[in-house]
Amino acid sequence: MSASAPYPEFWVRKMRSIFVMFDHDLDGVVKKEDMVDFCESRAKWLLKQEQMHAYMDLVKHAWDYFWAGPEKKENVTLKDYIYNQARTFREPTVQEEGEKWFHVYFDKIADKNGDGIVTRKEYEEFLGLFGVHPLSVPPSFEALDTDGDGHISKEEFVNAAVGFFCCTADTPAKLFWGPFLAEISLSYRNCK
Ligand SMILES: [Ca+2]
Ligand SMILES: [Ca+2]
Repeated sequence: MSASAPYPEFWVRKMRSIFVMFDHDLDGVVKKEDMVDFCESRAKWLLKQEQMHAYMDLVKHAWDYFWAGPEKKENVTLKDYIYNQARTFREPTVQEEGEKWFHVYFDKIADKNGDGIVTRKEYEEFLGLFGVHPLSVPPSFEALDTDGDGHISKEEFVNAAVGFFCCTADTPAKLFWGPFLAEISLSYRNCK
């Protein structure tokens, strides 16, 4: 993809759906504290005490690396976010960084009891961290459990996560973060 080419529409919709998860007042800007405070307040309810430190490190790293980006933006607009996420097509290390991040995320957070698999309950709690209602979780769980054995392996988890951010086509990986918020994201169409 050349720098001047428009980003693929479906991929942009996916990025928008993440952005709106954190832009709670819908003003088109996400600040570090919007994201970090929201994650922390949810995590206090859903994570074990000993997971909190690792979780907040991951959240802050995600902010610095994937949101604020090399320019270390403090107020991230949708346009900034899309530009920073599109580094995944320009710089191979960005995709590797994402993969690494989700491996750690699986080990320390999503697989709560550390048995190497994510059960329905664990995945529900993982999506609960982002405000997804448990009733909305099953379609995502089915989409991620690609071999249909009733749980999500680390490979299935990381593949779906990477697919969400790096795949431009409409694949089941779009459900990684819960229901795909097509309607809400479409209302952001004109957002700069
Ligand atoms: Ca587990
Ligand atoms: Ca599976």
